Amino acid sequence: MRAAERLLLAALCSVCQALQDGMLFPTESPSREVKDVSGLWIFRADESPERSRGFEQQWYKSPLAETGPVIDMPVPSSYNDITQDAQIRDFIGWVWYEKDVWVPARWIQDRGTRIVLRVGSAHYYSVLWVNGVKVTEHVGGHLPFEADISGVLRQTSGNQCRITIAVNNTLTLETLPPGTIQYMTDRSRYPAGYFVQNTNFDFFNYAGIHRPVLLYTTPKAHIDDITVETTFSDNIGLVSFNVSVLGSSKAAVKVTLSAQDGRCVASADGSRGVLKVTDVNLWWPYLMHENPAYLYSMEVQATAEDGQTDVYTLPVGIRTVKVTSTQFLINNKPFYFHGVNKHEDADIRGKGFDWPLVVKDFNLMKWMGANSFRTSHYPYAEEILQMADRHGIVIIDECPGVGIKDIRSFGNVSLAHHLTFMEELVRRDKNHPSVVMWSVANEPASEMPPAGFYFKELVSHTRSLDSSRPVTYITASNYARDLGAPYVDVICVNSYFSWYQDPGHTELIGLQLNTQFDNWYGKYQKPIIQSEYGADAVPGLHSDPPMMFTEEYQKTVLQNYHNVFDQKRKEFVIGELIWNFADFMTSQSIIRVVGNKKGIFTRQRQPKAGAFLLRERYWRIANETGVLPTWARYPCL
Ligand code: BDP
Repeated sequence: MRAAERLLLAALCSVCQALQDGMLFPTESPSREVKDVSGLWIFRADESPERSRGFEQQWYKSPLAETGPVIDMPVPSSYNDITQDAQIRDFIGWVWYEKDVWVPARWIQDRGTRIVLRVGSAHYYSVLWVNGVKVTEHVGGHLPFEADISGVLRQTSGNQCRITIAVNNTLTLETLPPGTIQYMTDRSRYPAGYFVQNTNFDFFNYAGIHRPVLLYTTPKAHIDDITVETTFSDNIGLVSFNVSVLGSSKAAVKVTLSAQDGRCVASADGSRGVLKVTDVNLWWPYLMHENPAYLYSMEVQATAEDGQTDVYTLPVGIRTVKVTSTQFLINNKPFYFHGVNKHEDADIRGKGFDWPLVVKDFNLMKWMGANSFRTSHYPYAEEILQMADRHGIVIIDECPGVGIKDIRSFGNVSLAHHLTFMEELVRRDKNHPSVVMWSVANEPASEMPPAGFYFKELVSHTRSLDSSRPVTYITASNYARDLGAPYVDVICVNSYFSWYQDPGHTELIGLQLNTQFDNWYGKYQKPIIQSEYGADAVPGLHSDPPMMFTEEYQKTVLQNYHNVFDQKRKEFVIGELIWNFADFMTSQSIIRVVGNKKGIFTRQRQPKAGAFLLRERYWRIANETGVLPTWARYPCL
């Protein structure tokens, strides 16, 4: 880390933390309570030149309002678009959040209760204090972190609990995504101390507390983690499970699997084992089966020596995933990805989790007949994965390895952090049936010599964490120069013919796309997903013949790509994911008109002409390849 970043990150002692224990999504049960402490928090950006005043003056020691002016800040939300202040929108460095909450007296009084504070995600570095006592810190946005705060609460008086969270969005060469801070030294153009954050990715670096903040309880001896892997043979489903319990070495574990009608279909004693389910209902993707997304419910009970029982219920979908040289198989049947790339992005809230938006997006995906999406370019909220499990939408789960373009970001420190990130991601998402593949990066400079070693390590480490799913990264490199492709299971290629290459020349798409596919397949004999393609369309701009930035041009680009997909999907192309589901915010530049306009929906989720084109196509493909229930048939086909 260079001096510039060190200044902005002052007071953060350790950058790479050891992996914590399990990371089960907090749910209520007879032994567990959850209290959501999201809502209105107070907020203060540390505008001191080195952003270090908050730490020097120990803003966590007393109520934040006593340290200086504070404003209201909703949680979850990015802070950037909440005020009218451009300085807050573009702020780089530490911001401080605080909320006073009441903790139920019984939680404090019952010494057998463990009280945990959990943040769904905060971007990028976070430090947490409870009643002025530091309880944890975390590196990386997009993933949850938590701290056992029972001790602190019992030592500090009363049931009131002051939660302080400092969050810093500074990106360095070793963060994911990487970035650099550049101090401008030409005094004729910039004032003293002027700096900017440079990044190589195409979305706004929204910051703040992006997902809910929860308090939850477990008994002292508690279920820390559960890992399930599933397979089947004929009509027998097999669910292997591994339960880890903390706080007791002799807890008796009992596992019960129930069908959707509540019937118990299998049970076992012990922390590891295999459950056998006769007449299994497999988990099928949306539009691939008349009864998609079937979920069993696995209840785990752990009873400690003192008689206390912890109960946790996990939804379980039984399915398999396999890759051949030309196919992607779900439950041994060929699966074709007809889906979208998304962003967590919306007006006002930025990357803040928002249920209305999540449900609207699932409704739109199902409306257009999409069966899949990629979590470009970072892990999405767990609630979104749960929706995908319940609706049968298949996910390529991506880590924020986006914009790795500088050779210095391929060093050992970066790799170590990337490996740790994959561990945290797999630990969080391993049990979701919707997740069918890991993507470790998007468009890295995979032609740079260190990329070969880097991706070999990264892919093989990810496979060692989870042998049940394929691993990929997304390339935009030329097939002959890509050094990481030998290690992936599926080739995922992004290309923007007639946009960034040969702008305006849609007549070249057919030739160039055919060449792209034949070259990649010829070299690697691995199935290929067109993981991005598209064109910007400013809603309401029209021209015929089509011109760039009009809705007609976006449609024409799509149609030309589709012609080639239709030939190649008979061979080795196993999917197509449009860039992008919806328009999204980027940093300001001369190639962006208030953000990226490659959405087929606007940022407000209204369809452009391209959305109707894709809708017809996806339903047509689903009709050919899937088993559509009558209720799902697209009326105009
Ligand atoms: C791709 C990137 C994506 C961009 C897109 C674009 O993967 O993040 O938003 O280009 O430029 O290369 O629209």
